[in-house]
Amino acid sequence: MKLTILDPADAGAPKGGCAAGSCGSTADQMSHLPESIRQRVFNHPCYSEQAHHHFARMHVAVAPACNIQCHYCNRKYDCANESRPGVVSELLTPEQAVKKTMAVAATIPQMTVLGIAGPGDPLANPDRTFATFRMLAAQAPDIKLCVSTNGLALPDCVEELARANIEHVTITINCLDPAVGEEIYPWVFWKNRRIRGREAAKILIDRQQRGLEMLVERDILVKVNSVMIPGVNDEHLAEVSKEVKRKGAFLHNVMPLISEPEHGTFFGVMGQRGPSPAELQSLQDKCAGDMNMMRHCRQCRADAVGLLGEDRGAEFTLDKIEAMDIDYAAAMTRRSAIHAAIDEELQQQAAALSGHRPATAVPAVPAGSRPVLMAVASKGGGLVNEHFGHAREFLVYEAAPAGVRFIGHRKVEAYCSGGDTCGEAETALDRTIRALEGCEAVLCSKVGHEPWEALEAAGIRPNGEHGMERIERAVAAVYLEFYRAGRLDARETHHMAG
Ligand code: CLF
Ligand code: SF4
Repeated sequence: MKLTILDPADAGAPKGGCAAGSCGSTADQMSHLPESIRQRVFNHPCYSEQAHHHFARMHVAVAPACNIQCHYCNRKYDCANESRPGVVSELLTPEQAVKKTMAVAATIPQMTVLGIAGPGDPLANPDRTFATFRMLAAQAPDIKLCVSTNGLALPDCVEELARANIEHVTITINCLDPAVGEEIYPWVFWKNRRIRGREAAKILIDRQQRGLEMLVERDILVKVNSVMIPGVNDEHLAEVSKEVKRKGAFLHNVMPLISEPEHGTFFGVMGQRGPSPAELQSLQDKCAGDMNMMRHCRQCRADAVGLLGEDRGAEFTLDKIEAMDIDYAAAMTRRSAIHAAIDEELQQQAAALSGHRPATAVPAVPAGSRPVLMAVASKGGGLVNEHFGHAREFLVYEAAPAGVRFIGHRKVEAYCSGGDTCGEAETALDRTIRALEGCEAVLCSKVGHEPWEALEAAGIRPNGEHGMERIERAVAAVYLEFYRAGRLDARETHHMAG
């Protein structure tokens, strides 16, 4: 079965109104999915943008070894396929991983997906990975199982993945051309020998493509991750997107290369830069013509716990889990009730939007008016509900006359610790403002006097008037205010603070 249905044009989303085919609310996109598919993605925070506001995922770090080398990875760190650099706190045995999953499931009922994403490659550690999946399927059948792989061992594992009832597989595919691949992968370890250069890249690419086809044949949903490496594969990724869509991948996630020199990766040490937010957005938009794009990825750790963008892993260390009294049967009842309530809310949103103009269209603003990027501070739930100074990341939306669409997120350090860190505060505030480059407004539940002035000086309009409102509606309202104030006539000049 080929799954290409998330393209809004195919899905019958309102036409002629939505900027780039997206009205900013994925609830209506979800409503066009066949029920069988909707049930498989509605509570998966990575496969559904809407779900990521409400549902959480967790990773268990049971897979230490890897069978390839990527130039963006340093083995002492998490797998860069699915995680930002940072050591895994604890490597777990399958038994420990199951215990931890049950503890998280009981404590965070919104946790619906268990993923194995490193710190090496899960399928290069098949015994540990599948032992974990088998035990979890038996003990907590309501948790979706998810795996992320570089694809080298994938064709050998597809049968086992299907038997283990794995519904979601991510393959990191950075290229189709071995000449590009040899710039990214110095070697692969295959059939008991280390193979280098273009031959290595060719083997990996062939295995990835074969694995993708085999998964689609078995009706397993496939997401493709690609790392955007400027000057190496950036020009090539649109072709990758087209091909994986043709083969039936469900979703494409183009992630920026992380290459800070201090991480010690080959690319980092060699000075290979990552893309700017504007370059990433431009490529994602280019690929979106062919395929449904994921834009809310947080490049999470291989032991991440919580909503995307939050990390509650420290609450679930092995010693803390030992001390917990977990009644999973009781937790299951609570989990079901909470999941049903969230699903009902999402379905109501979808029904309210179905067949109507996108809820976030701003018809009072003339068509052709320039779009505006706005940053939003949110704790989740799809609401403007975070204090500016407490935000560790901002969601970025683009407002245009036809609608509001989600663009991505920007990570920042929270500058307000609530304590006596005034000496450092200004530097951190400047860093936050730099992270918001290109945004002309920031929406939050509250913002203090000092950041207000600094934001204004940087050409970013702070706005605390839409606290607890739905994000898309709040952004649309501020866009209308921009129009009425004559701010859409020309791009305002930014004066970066600091
Ligand atoms: Fe984990 Fe990956 Fe499954 Fe999600 S993460 S294995 S698909 S449950 Fe999600 Fe994290 Fe991005 Fe991965 S935000 S890095 S895409
Ligand atoms: Fe590192 Fe993952 Fe690449 Fe293996 S597949 S080298 S763990 S980034």
